[in-house]
Amino acid sequence: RGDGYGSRGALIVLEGLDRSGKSSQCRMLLSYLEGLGHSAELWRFPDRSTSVGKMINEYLSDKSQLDDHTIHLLFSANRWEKRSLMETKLKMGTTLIIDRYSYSGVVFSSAKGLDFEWCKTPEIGLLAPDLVVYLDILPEKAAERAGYGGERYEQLEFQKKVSQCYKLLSDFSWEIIDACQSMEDVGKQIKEIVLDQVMACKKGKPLSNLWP
Ligand code: FDM
Ligand code: MG
Repeated sequence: RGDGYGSRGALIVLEGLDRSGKSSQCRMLLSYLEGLGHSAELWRFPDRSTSVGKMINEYLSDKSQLDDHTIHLLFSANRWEKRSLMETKLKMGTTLIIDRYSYSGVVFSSAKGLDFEWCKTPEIGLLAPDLVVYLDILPEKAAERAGYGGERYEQLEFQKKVSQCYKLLSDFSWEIIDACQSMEDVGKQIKEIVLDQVMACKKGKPLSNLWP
């Protein structure tokens, strides 16, 4: 409806270690919601298409070196540059499925040793998700999956630290799903909880900002 009276889309975030299956699940979720007739889009962070995103991409593919604080702020800036479009889409009634968000920002940087609270600060005021789905997998299991090891952070020892940082950041509101199940079983669980949120947002659940 786009009139701001109880018909907004839901902001759904998927988080997890590299190779936990987020991207596949995001795609399955998108076609599921579209199949039910909901307006939905799939976004991902980092969004490598913007000029900030291009700097991030160079860093991740080891083509540039940046100070840890600097890259942290670039990841955050990459979310800020999409914030107003995000709000517009949600208010127009489009559900956004997001592959990584502020949580990745905090855990990957704090896993390097940056101060946890410092890492959270630039995220203040970004839109808060209606639902965070965490695809839970042991770092060792993720490392066995195909395609692992291509980018800067895809190293077992580092992913173990990332996993611990996710555990520090997560709270009771997250939906934690065992990512070692079959893709279909993981998908089934995600669909149910996401649909609940989509309906709640349609009925007028208010939008809020980080950190709640
Ligand atoms: N990453 C991702 C961060 O370090 N900070 C962030 O804010 C975000 C969104 O970038 F290793 C890391 C996580 C991952 C890498 O992400 C690239 P994808 O999802 O593999 O493209
Ligand atoms: Mg990756």
